[in-house]
Amino acid sequence: MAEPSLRERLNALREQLHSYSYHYYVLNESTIPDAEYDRLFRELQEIEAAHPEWQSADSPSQRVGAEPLAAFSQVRHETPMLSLDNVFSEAELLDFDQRIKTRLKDSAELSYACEPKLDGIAVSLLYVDGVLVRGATRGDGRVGEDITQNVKTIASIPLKLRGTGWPEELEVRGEIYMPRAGFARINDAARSSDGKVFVNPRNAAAGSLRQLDSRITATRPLEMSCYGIALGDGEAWFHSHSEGLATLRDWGFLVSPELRVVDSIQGCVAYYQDLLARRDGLAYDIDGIVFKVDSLALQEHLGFVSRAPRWAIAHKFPAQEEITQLRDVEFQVGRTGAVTPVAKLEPVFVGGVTVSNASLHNFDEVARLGVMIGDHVVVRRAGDVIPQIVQVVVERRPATARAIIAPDLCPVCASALERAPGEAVLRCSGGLVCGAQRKEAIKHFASRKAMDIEGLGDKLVEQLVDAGIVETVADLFVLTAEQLAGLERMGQKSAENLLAALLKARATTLPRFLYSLGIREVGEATALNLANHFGELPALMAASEEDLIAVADVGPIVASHLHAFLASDYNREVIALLQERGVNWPAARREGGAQPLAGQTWVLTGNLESMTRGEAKEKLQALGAKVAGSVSAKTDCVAAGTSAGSKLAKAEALGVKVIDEQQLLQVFADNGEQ
Ligand code: JCF
Repeated sequence: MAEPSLRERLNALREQLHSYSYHYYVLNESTIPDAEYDRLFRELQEIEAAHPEWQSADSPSQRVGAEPLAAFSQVRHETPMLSLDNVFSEAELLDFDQRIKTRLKDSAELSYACEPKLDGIAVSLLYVDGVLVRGATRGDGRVGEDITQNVKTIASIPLKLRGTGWPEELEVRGEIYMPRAGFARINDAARSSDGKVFVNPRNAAAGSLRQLDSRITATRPLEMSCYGIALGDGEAWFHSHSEGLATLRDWGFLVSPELRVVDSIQGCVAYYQDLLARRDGLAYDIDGIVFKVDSLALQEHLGFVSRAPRWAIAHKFPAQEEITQLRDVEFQVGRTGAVTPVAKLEPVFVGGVTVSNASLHNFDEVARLGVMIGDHVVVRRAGDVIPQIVQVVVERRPATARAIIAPDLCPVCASALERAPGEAVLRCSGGLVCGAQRKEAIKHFASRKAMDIEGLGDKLVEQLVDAGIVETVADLFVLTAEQLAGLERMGQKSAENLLAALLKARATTLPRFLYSLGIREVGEATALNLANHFGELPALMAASEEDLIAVADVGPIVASHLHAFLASDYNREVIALLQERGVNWPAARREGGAQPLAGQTWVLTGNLESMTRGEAKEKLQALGAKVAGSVSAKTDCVAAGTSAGSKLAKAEALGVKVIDEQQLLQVFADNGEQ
């Protein structure tokens, strides 16, 4: 066969890259490793650079953005972009259904298409002969802005249509939005580089689309979910809204995976309840549900009132942002002494709960927000993240507003506060002298991934410390039934259970023990590396800073925290007491820390029968493996229990080795990890 010509190679690359990004961004399946994609993409760019005459408006290379525009031009929408009427209660939703039935003079139940109402920016896409030629904002519904260059950078928007049967001219409408994870990522980056911090994902999406330089848009994690087709005067190719959306899916568009058709308004009510309950777990913000009469014939019959269709309604959720007043700021001291300003708010119902506290993170954040006590502030609670103050309503600042002043002394123990150069965090220098740090240290010690002392919750720790019964973690192991009996809400049974749990918790492992000490910067992974490296506690206690730096993932900062912790007489005494009072762990079995799985990355998925995933993870790590949460081309092996889902599928798609539980147990047995 003849060598394919460069032109043929170019076409093949474009097809391949279109297909990969469709699978990845629209279907959410990974078909090739990122590195392979990047390689093909570079090859495409090189060919196009050498042959500018072959450039094409629908080439995947268009995704990187283009030269900045001087201004956006205006676009007239042939079919106006509509808005939606809202309802805020079930009763109003039932009224909507009733109005339609009355207008149709038919009391038969109606089928509705249901989908989440994304909180983003409405956009229209125009395709001519299957190629994306224009993207436009809604604007006032009749005239919007031409943002073609910007929409082309969004990977879930097809640059050319897939499949067959599309009309010569096709206009698709949908919502461009930024998923929560991407929003958190760009805001974190902006905070650490003094860049622009966005108030919420919607503003971030709007700001990203408003860029005259589409190369900036290309760096923003945007997606588009499509919800409609502007039919114009053309023929309809289908009979229902849901059929139209299914067709859009075939042509390569992302349509909400939550789309459902229900056969009555009662189905809408159930759909609303289901999604409201799942709202916090979604990957993006939604502000309600959109219900549409599914039959296009009925839609046409019903028509429009002013700017909104009679056949559709948005049932709004409780707001995720509200305005309230900042009454005061308190300073909380954490386990490592970090002093966090906490906003005390006039209680406000937001995101489905009543919020009266919000974290202000640190004093840089207070300065960035420019917030004062007495201010009206916008509080946002979305997803399962803690409530945040995202904005000050400066126009409503009262004359009595006062500045938030960082304390000089620890509000709990009155030790000096220190701010390390270059750090945003103010820290109490009191160490375990500080009651707050002591409480937090004990809570951490008792927590599930540390010593796992069942029944020793936060409230109980606070009582024990406040009553002067427990000063250090070592005191926990000499607690008596009499001491516990005097505490609030502590019955005889719970006291017995707690003492039994303490007895049981004494048998632990060295990595858990090290983690439970709560040394700054020593998380689970570092504790494990330390245990594997030194094998025994005395060797670790005797290590110099240089010795510590030799441990995997331990840099000079971690080494200095560790060394200081282990050098302290106070800490040494507590560690000795813990061992005296029965805390123990199996001696190192691994001579010289032999690690047969060193350098390998493993992933655990599905349900294991003989152990928990956490236990399997510890064993794999003890053998030197890194245990990752998601499968990629770099994964060496996936151990899959029963009911394994997408990770298993991904491993199979990528050709990653997969073993079952029996084989995993064999790996442990072969390497002396029982
Ligand atoms: O997700 C949305 N924000 C959304 C907006 C969904 C829809 O189905 C819409 C819309 C605006 C207008 N449908 C129309 C007709």
